[in-house]
Amino acid sequence: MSKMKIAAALLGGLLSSVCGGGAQAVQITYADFGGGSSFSSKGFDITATGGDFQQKGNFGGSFGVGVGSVNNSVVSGEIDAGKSVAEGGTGVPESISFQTSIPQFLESFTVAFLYPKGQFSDDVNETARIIINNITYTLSVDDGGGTATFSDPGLVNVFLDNANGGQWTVSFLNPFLLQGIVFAPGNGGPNSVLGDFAFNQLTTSPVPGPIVGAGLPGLMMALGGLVVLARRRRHHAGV
Ligand SMILES: [Ca+2]
Ligand SMILES: [Ca+2]
Ligand SMILES: [Ca+2]
Repeated sequence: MSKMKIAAALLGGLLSSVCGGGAQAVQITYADFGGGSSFSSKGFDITATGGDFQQKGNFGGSFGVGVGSVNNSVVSGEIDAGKSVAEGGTGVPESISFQTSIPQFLESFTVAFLYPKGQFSDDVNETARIIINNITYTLSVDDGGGTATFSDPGLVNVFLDNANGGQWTVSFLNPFLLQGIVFAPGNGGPNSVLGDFAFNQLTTSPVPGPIVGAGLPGLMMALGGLVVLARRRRHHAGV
């Protein structure tokens, strides 16, 4: 009996170690970014459009990374709409893109410097466009800045981390399989400079995979052990 319990406990432990073991969240933060306009980290290919990565902070107690360039950027260290061609820019909005081919769930993301109307010369509530798996969502600061609204509110909770830093965390309520996420300026898209903000953090969790590799022989041994124990129990019971 006790052997069965031990074997079952071992099997349970082995299963959880195979299926859930090493299921550590992946976090990419602003601090992982250097210069340049692309790099790969933690299974993601990360690319800036419209300039190079540019850090911002400490600003109001928050940190982030945006996009900067000599000719196109309107706001240093934030992801902005860029200058129009008439203004000497490229006419292409800045963005930061994360793409992955590793199956994983989007847990949350955090942005900074997304402020309500009246702060830092913004005359609208700032809006971020968040393009997830090629579907565009928006995160819009509400009047007064105490709350923000995600365009599909049933998917997420939105938390105000730091009002002075315009820092918000959007946390997904259910497993959301992620292929790509792009942080782009909002407020109607490329024609406004008011939807500027910075990337702070992205958190994902691994998709539990099939039992593969080194785990399989161990699992078969554990299952075999259970069968042997069960046979022994029946044998003893018969005697
Ligand atoms: Ca910029
Ligand atoms: Ca702004
Ligand atoms: Ca801003």
